[in-house]
Amino acid sequence: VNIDQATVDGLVAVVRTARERGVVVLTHAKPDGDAVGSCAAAARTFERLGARAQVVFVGPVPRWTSEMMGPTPWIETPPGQPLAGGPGLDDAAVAIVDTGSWSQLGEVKSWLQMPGRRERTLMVDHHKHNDPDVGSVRVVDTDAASATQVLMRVLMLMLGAQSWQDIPREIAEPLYLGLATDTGWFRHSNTTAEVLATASILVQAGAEPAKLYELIEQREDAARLRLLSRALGSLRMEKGGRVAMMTLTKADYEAAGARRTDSGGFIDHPMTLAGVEVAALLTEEPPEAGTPIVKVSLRSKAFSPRAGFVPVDVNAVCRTFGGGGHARAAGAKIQGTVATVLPRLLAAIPD
Ligand SMILES: [Mn+2]
Repeated sequence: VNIDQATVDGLVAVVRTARERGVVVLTHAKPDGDAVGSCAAAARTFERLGARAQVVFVGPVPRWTSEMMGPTPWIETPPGQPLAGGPGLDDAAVAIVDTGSWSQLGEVKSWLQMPGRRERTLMVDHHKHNDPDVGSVRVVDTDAASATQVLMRVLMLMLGAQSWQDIPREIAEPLYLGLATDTGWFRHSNTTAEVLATASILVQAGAEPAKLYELIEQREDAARLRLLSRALGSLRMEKGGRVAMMTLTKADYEAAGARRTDSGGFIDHPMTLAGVEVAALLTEEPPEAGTPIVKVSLRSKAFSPRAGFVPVDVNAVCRTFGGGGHARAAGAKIQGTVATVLPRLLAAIPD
């Protein structure tokens, strides 16, 4: 990622404001490993530079959030409830990480759009869909595998770090977390040589891969597995076996005793099937203003032995429904029920 002089000047100004009045660190609602890791790394960097940092998550947050965040201050605001602000928040500088889209910042949008705030807002992201008026100091690299991959360069600049020896362990660890989780633990097609080189730097700086894997991936409870069994039970193969679809309704969550965040990663299971090129998970969300909502997660493979294979750009598919993400992983929230959304989604996936 290229960081030009104007951006460097903007960074310096944001850090100055943060030192004087603190910094609020924000990310997308329902934060994942990259979002939580980006927030922790950014907050800890600002703290090292003498600023008071406050992370504000729009929940629900993953179950491992407390352990990952440790002593770094964070609060969780309930989904659907606009951020009220208050003393210590309203004057502060702002850092937005792992998103640059108003649709993912719903609960904090009105707070962010208060006069004078945009000018002291830093935004670091790697998503294709990005609203140009989110933040004035912007570092976006849509080729990066994770927000933390972009953020590492920004934070090293802020810390004056030249090599891994200059990256503190408590910053390397959350940066590694974002890189590892957004690449599916270095299995997805975004796992490039640069990603592995970055991971190497972060491990040298003290990140512990096996410890982080255990924390994120091996602390489940039985309710999540019961929910997975219901998702797998809903599996249907479409378009001659190229597309695998799973659905989860509110009743499935209730029967399994599971939380809304418990379906994370389920989409990887249909991706294990030979012949499957696109996988979809449709989950019933709480209605918005009385309208039923279905959340769609899509994944696609970059490789297939099939003659004439063209990878499906699931970002483009989700964009037709007002969502987005990456070419191989994207999502959307669509008005309707699982029964009505499923055929529309299927029609939007190219033959
Ligand atoms: Mn990310």
